Amino acid sequence: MTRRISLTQYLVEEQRERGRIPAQLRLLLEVVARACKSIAISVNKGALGGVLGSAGSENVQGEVQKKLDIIANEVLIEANEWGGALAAMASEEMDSIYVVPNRYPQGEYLLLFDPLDGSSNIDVNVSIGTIFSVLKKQSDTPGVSTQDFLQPGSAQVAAGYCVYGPQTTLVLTVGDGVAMFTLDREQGSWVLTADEVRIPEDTKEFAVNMSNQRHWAPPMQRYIDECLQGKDGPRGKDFNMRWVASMVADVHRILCRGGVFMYPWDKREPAKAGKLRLMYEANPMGFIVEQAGGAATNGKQRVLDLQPGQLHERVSVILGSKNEVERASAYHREAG
Ligand code: P6P
Repeated sequence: MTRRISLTQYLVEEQRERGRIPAQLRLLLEVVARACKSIAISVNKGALGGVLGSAGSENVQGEVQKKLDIIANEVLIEANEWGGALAAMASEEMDSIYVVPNRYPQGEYLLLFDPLDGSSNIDVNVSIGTIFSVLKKQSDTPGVSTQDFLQPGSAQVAAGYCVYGPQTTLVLTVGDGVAMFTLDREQGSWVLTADEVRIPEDTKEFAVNMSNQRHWAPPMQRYIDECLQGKDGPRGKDFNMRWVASMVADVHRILCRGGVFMYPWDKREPAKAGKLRLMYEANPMGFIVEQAGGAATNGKQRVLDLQPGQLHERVSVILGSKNEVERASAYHREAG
């Protein structure tokens, strides 16, 4: 039975007893978690809060921004800019990095986030979430630039997400396994409800947008075709499929019961490596999944080993139950 301790106690223990994180990082994670509580309140208001629908603008990805995308982005910026832990922030919703204003002290950490992932689900009341990643500024030169953010996912010092679903759950890793905290709305506090989370190495459940099947590369076609052949096919077992179209919800299910999530390359836009973003979707989710005993690749390489060339670059993603990720990735490597 998991000890029902608060997020604060969990982080203090990670800092004081396990020496895993310094005070500045602990404080940063507390602030991010508090910001997620504020976002959860806005999300839960829905139509009553006038927060649904489009904001009438586009983000750097050329996607229509929902009102809640912008609200969530502003909540994270305002909550984190004054604390002194950060040098700068980067967001799916902002073209360039946000440098902490001179009126506040600058720290050594870099915070990246997708403030509200799965926006297409907002107006239809399906789970959405916030994804975040923490890096440390490596250069000693004063100031901060986009170049400081361009570090491989293996350099992350913390990562997490908050899923706004039937429960509001914060999932976090500081490199010492994965812990889950459920929001106690009566207390207004995050309570540890699972720690040492482990993803089963095998699964019978895959998550992919099947409507794109005809556009995938052959190794991806092969992997899914074998799953669909079921117990009479080469896999010798039947598979189930889930697709929420909200990465946070799909990844959370995989953390809870196993599975493999895929968003592969698509021949309709051959120059694009994939749909998902490396820095604030694939990297944080890859860190969390690996810390839970799973795996995350782009079909050929470990996601966390990829050297980013630009802040908003995209990547193909296969992540989840280790043996399935390995099988699908082996098919990609065999195909060259
Ligand atoms: P599709 C949400 O927009 C997102 O970035 C991920 O959260 C999700 O897994 C994917 O896109 C869904 O994409 O093409 O199925 O709508």
